[in-house]
Amino acid sequence: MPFKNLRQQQQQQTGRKHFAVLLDPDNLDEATCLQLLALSELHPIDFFFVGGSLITTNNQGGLIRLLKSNSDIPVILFPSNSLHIDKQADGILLLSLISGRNPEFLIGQHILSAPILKASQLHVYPTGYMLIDTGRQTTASYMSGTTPIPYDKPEIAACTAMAGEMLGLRYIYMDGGSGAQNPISAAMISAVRKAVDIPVIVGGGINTKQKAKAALDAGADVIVVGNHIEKNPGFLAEVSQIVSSYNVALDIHR
Ligand code: 1GP
Repeated sequence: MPFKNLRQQQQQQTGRKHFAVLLDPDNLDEATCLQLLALSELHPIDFFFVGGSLITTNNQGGLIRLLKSNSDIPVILFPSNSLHIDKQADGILLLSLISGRNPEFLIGQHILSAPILKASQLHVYPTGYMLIDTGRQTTASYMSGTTPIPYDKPEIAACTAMAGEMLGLRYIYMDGGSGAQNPISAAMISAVRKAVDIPVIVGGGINTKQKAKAALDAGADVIVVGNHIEKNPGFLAEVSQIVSSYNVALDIHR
């Protein structure tokens, strides 16, 4: 599975960039999903992330089934709690909310999930999840009862990521929240990138090509786009081209 190639040494050596499309089961109808699948045939993406901070419908299982029956792109769960585990997926971001101080999301839900995950075929990706304040309270910070890291404090983000890496987490996910007014600053992404050796995933509010490039230039190894692709599926193609352009340049210079 391509996501396994995100292991830190390979990532650090190659600098290869990745693109994840986040699908919120509450927001997607079947027609849009099929449109995105068709686009992803022409414009490569690396992963589908599936999940949301609050899922109010019963659509997640059907969405994953649709993705798995129409595509080989890995489907990775992006859960907000243990209720969102679905064995049809390929893997799961086991998120420890290290920006917060709520034990339920640092370890509590993980204990509930552990026996289910152990008995499943899901590949588990231990991920330090950091919510970043990007201008307004997000569903994720409200639902988790945690305070996000202040927007203009890259040093807090860097130290938090370092601690996560030292605790053995294998990925850092910096999230400004779905539909964030502003994306996470380049200064903060860059500070985290320099502070750790593990792959850095960045999402929240990436809704222009410039914002996608800014996150990649600052050091994001994976960028995640959800909201804007749900509204404008063609944005998938635009971001795919940008990410490919970074990787083509790498291949030429190899
Ligand atoms: C949110 O990082 C994701 O958890 C993606 O954010 O929906 O704003 O692209 P957007």
